[in-house]
Amino acid sequence: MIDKETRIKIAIQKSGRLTDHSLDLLQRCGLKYTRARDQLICFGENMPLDILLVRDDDIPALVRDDVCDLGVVGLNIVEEARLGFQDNGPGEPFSILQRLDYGHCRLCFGYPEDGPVQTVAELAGQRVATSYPNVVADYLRREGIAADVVEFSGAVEIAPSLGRADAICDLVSTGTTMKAHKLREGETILDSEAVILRTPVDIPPAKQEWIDRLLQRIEGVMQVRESKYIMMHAPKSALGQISELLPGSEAPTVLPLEGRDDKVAVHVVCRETVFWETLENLKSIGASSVLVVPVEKMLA
Ligand code: PRT
Ligand code: ZN
Repeated sequence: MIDKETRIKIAIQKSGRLTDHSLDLLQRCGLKYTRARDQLICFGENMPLDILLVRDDDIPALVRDDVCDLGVVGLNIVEEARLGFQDNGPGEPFSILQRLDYGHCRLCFGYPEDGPVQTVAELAGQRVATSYPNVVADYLRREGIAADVVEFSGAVEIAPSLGRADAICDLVSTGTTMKAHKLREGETILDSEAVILRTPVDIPPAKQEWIDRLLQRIEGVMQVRESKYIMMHAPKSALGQISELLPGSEAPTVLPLEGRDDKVAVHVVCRETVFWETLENLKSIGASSVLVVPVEKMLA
């Protein structure tokens, strides 16, 4: 039995594109867990947090119904569910606490390369196949276009060649699938990534405190993903140029160098990717002994 008053229950995808990222994120937040023998629950050992492993499509309802306090799922699934739940009455079924910056993809129209339909406007009176009927119907309604939305639960990209649709609307990440099926990528209607959902129900204070802590840790994990700690020796006169060259850096720490009046040691946390070009540019303005090291944890 899981203690519902004090232990947080978080639903994540059991097996799919978001699984490894989601487990990795929780581990980076310090969670150690053991997996139950049925493989459906992971029990947190050092935090009052248990993970439920489920199909991603089930996560919005589990959070809405307060079976789970939190859920990690793609915005595409969230929006489809939210529009579907609207028929059950007013009030938000869940809230989005944070975007997680993984699982990026876009929900796009795809038009048969040689077909007559090449834009949303030309979809009027035509059929569009999708696994996201609520999101697509909502978009078409707002655009004032009357088209038939045909629901497909998988393999949406073959609908036009089967003669079942004149266009599709599906998730794209690299664009390879659409191209392979001779579809031209059209308008994007949703930019998606993994997000954390929270139940609409009040959460007991002790539990809420741990949720706040988890969110702060997640923010820290996301911040350090690209962050680097950079150390170098540089001419005092180049300090202004160094700040300009390092994207996302805060005020540098400047330290004296023994026996040198013209040069200082500069330490900077840089929150964006540091490219070789940046290091070469630093060298060209007189920096030397440049060291770039990864940042493991950061608490802002
Ligand atoms: O079993 P379960 O229901 O849990 O998993 P699932 O099969 O429904 O989902 P899964 O694991 O495929 O995807 C989980 C989530 O990953 C999705 O809900 C999205 O939020 C996100 N995601 C990111 C993607 C993609 N990228 C993606 N490319 N989901 C699906 N695709 C598919 C897309 O449907 C199309 O078939 O990949 C194909 C297109 O990819 P490209 O690279 O060829 O453009
Ligand atoms: Zn799914």
